[in-house]
Amino acid sequence: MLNNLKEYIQNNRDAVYVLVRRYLAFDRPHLLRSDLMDVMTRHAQETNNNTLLQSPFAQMIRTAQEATAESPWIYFAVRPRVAQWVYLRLHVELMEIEEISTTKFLQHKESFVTGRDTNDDWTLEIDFDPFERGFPKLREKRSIGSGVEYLNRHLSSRLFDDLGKGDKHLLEFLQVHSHKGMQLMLNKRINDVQELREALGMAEDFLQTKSPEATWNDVADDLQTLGFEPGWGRTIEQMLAKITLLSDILEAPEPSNLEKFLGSIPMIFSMVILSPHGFFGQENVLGLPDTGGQVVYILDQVRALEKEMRLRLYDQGLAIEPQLLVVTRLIPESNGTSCDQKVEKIAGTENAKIIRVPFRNPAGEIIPQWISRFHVWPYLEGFTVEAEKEIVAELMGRPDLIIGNYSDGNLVSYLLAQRLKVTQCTIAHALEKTKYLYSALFWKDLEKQYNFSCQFTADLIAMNSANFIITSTYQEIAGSEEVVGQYESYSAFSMPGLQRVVNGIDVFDPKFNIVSPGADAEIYFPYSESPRRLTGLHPEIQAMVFGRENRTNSRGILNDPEKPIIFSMARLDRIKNLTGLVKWYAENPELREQANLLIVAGNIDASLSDDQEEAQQIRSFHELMDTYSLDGQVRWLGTRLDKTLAGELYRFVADCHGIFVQPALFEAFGLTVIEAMISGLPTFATCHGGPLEIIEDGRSGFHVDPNHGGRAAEIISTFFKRCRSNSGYWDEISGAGIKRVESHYTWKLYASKLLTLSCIYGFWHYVTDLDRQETKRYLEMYYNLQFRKLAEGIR
Ligand code: UDP
Ligand code: LCN
Repeated sequence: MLNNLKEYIQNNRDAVYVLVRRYLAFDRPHLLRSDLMDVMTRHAQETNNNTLLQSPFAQMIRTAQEATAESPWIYFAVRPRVAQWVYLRLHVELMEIEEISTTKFLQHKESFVTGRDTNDDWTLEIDFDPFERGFPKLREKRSIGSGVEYLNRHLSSRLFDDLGKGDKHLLEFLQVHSHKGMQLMLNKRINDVQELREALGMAEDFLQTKSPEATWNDVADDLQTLGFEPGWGRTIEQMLAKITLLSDILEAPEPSNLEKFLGSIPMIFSMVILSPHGFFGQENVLGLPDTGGQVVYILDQVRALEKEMRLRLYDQGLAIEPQLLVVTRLIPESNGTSCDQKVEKIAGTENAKIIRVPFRNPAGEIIPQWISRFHVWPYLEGFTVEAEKEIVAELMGRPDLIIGNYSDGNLVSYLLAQRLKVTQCTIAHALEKTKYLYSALFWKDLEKQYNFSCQFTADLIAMNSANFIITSTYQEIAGSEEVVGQYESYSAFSMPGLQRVVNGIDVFDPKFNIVSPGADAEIYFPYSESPRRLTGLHPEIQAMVFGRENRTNSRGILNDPEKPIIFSMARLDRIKNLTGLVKWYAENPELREQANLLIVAGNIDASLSDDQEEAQQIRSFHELMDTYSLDGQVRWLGTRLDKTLAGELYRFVADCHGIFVQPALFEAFGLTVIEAMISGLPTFATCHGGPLEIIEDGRSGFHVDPNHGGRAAEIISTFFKRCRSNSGYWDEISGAGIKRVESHYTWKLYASKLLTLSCIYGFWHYVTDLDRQETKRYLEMYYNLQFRKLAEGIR
């Protein structure tokens, strides 16, 4: 690419010069992708120079994500392919372009903020790359997010070589399994792989003489003498299948067999799921600031995991009760929720519990009030130590897996996994870095409100320490051709004056796995499933939607109840952009004619909100209602709906051929999107984030761009128009949305995949150096010298 580019620039100096002058004349030195593109397109139009648009220079601009321009230099960060970066600089007078290092690019970018000479620079540089030498990495962008498959392929051939040399890792791995003193899988009668092969052969011959329905107790004495222990299966048929699988693996460890075998080993009996911030409860919490999809996700995840764990243990022939603990913060001033209770059983499970541990000040006193997720950092260490005691007491030992959620939970998962020596899995839900423009570069300006210095440092620590990372979509890891992935955005960035990250995370690392969540099938199901419908709730919903105004929790009434409803529901965060949706609607007369707008969000009294962003959004919402006289067409319900009611409301809106809109400026995944789709609502959702992948535009729903509200309103209006001229169109989109969710987003699929991953990463962790001692030591230093100091500064 560089040679072509050099040649083109040399041969077309004037044409390129005129264009780059425009970049230099831009009103700020930092140009985003959209700025670079807009200027180039305008320039080509004004100069009637279409050949420029076909040139290698234009190709470079198209793939540039950002640039900094100050005469005589322009620096470009170019992303020619997904997750691949090249940094270039162009000398505008000499018209010479050259490739530069990541450090040089970031240094230059920082110098605009610090005003410091780039040669006089002692900034802390964070670089995880040197630790990665020799470590297996994916090569193809299409493999990103399928880490476990790659790892299995790569490492099974290594296992083959090692077994050939008499390696005993696999044997020892099968011998270390026990549960509360009960030995599982193999005992010490088998001393090497040859003996294992022989024992498997004898066991196979012996089991073939038994009835396939007989169970472990019928054959225990004989199998134990041969070296076997419980865990092989409930019935002889299951035991035989697993024994044959292991014999095949010892013959030639084929990746799919290995995956199947490891996934069926009894390894995971207990799990701890960490989610410190927010109001974590089962009722009355959704929609409160910082309290949304993560809570729904975790509760559904726990229910699905417990079911799957129980099923697997049963099939393994073990009478062991799975134990799952969700560990969160105890909030004494709990706002009428259950967040002041130390222990709460999780509904829909046999055994799972929420355990709450308080945040304390340095004197050891409990902090009584809710604290925003941006300010929790100084409390997490104390929380970890107290949580550890509670967990070990509750489980009577350590868990088999620790799962962190969001930046704070992931940091605690790092600390706890180190202390307890347990496999660590992290789930980001939403990495804040990509949500706020220049959140790293101008971190100092945002620090008071957001403390991104702590958050991004915590993110890097957790990402690099995790044994495996679960994401909901591909785009969360590596974005798309046009858009940078959320994790990818941590590969290189600068926080001027604090740290420069030149290799923060590599998205080609096989630790990344896409495991998408689902929508609770008991609550969210298609509107057409009449017998399951909660018709008893309809009078309440009717009153909620079409009733009179009640200024304590609603504003606006729907004058014409015959019109279909445009529905949206979310926390009233700036990023959710509900006020944006109100504006799109308000400014499109045709849409106002076609449909009513119903919004469920936050509350309608700004003085009742503790959260700055929410209070601001409430005020903006009222202003829009006044400015555009929306009170007869927009209904704003400032209430939190419990899930059951929300589920029936989606279907109620579908009954009258309405739609759902998710207008967020950025949405990491978007549970409401799959809930609306499975209910049968044609769904229009943001093209920034997860919905881009969930919805196939024009087939199972529509993408809308929140930065082009006028266009988004037109897309919605065109849909209503088309529905009027084609009576089957609404059904077509509705049906395709339902199918899409049924085939891709279910908790059953999720639980099965997560458990298999846990076993496989646990195995590779045991038999190889996946643990990466060097990285571990580097992270300890980073945590101690950087994170702790930053967190202390918040108090
Ligand atoms: N939700 C709800 N009642 C409300 C507001 C929200 O049940 O009043 C639920 C919604 O159905 C969804 C979750 O809260 O399950 C929000 O998750 P999403 O992923 O859409 O957004 P987040 O809040 O996590 O950013
Ligand atoms: C957090 C978010 O912002 C949402 O986009 C996700 O759907 C939710 O968590 C669950 O992962």
